[in-house]
Amino acid sequence: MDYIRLSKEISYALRHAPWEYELEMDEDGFVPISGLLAALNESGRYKREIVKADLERIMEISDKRRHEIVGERIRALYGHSIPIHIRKTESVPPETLYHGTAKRFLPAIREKGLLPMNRQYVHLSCDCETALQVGKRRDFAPVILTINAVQAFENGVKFYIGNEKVWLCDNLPPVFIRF
Ligand code: HQG
Repeated sequence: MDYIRLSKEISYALRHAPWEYELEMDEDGFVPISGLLAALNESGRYKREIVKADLERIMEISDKRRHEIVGERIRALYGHSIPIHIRKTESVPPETLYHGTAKRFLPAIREKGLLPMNRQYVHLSCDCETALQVGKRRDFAPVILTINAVQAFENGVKFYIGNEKVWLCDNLPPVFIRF
């Protein structure tokens, strides 16, 4: 079983296109596992039947905690772009967070701050190493921005928990970013 391919398809379904899989998503982003499995299996894209244990295996071997299973439901923990807003748990962030990005985006970020762009939230990393990996998706030598997260929080920017390493927030004005 190609678990990377399966994980990518699940992220696509749960972050960007639940309707393509006939999935009804609740406001926390959960869908029934049975529905997801039915759609994946009906697609004929996989050589054998996908079962719940395969989803659990993906989470076990994944480099990042992208998905969460609770009982008979599954959700993506971050990354959503669907028009229906996914509710996340608001929380007080750590003093400092990081954001890895491409050099070419810096002029716009300096001017407008960090924006969610195509997603529902801005994504921030707990440590520089994670931010570097995120940035490398877009630039071979990315820049790591340091975010004064508590200061932003105290000035009204809302922060939410993604997973242990990923924090989410709403628009982050440039005044809270160290370039
Ligand atoms: C940039 C992956 C211009 C921003 C990752 C980023 C992450 C601006 C890009 C998660 C801007 C959006 C999310 C502005 C922000 N002007 N560009 N004002 N504000 N940007 O993919 O944070 O592996 O939506 O810097 O690891 O790169 O898929 O966000 O470069 O955790 O699980 O616009 O997705 O996780 O790109 O990545 P993205 P991201 P997975």
